[in-house]
Amino acid sequence: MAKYLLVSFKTCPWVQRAAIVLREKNVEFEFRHIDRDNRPDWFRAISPHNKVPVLSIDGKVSLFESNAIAEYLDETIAPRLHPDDPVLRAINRAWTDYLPTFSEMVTGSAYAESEAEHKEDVAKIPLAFARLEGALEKQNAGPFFNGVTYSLVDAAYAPFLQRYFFLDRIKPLGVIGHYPRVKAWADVLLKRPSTHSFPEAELEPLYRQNVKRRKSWLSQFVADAAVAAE
Ligand SMILES: N[C@@H](CCC(=O)N[C@@H](CS)C(=O)NCC(=O)O)C(=O)O
Repeated sequence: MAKYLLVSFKTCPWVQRAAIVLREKNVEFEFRHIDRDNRPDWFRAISPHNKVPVLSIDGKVSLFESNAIAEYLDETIAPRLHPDDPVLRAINRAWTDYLPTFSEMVTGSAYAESEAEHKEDVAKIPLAFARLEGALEKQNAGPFFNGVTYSLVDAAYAPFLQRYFFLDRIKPLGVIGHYPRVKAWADVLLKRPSTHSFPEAELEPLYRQNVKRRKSWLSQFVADAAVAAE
């Protein structure tokens, strides 16, 4: 088996997506957490846009972009998470393509600089959830996006659904309850061991510390943190 090194910032949801796929495939890998504010030269050399995740394979090849990493892992290591049916596979790819829009709409409020901006961002969450609710309705009877079989769509959305709950616990949003399929899906994904690169009790405080450090409007609702997060 190849040697996989996943270069990461501890709280990055895009890294988490790659880690989930590795874990779903029972692949051993090493996490290398780097300092966001002091990125090493070796990292800059392998990450063209200076972002994590990067997946280094045998120290020879470095892949970047979480979707490309997920697709590569799915093509090379069993079990296959993409559906066999080409139409279903295209639908799955379309929904993973929607992920950046979804993440921006659902977690963008964490970055808002004013109360008004925060309100505007929070107002985008229902539409993002409504689109997913519709997709879930068309797709299946759960528990996963395609039904009983876990897929790359599940791996992609889990980190962002988790962050919705993190934000909801900083300042209540109260949106997901209106979208029962999304809520049920999120609950199942959050119970899945592969979702958790870190023990849940560890990631949430790190996430809150990052929100605090960002000095966004939401930061005031996070109590002072004793330890600096990555
Ligand atoms: N489209 C990229 C997004 C990755 C991304 O945005 N990573 C963030 C951390 S969560 C990053 O490295 N940002 C660079 C920065 O903070 O300067 C992917 O899917 O891998």
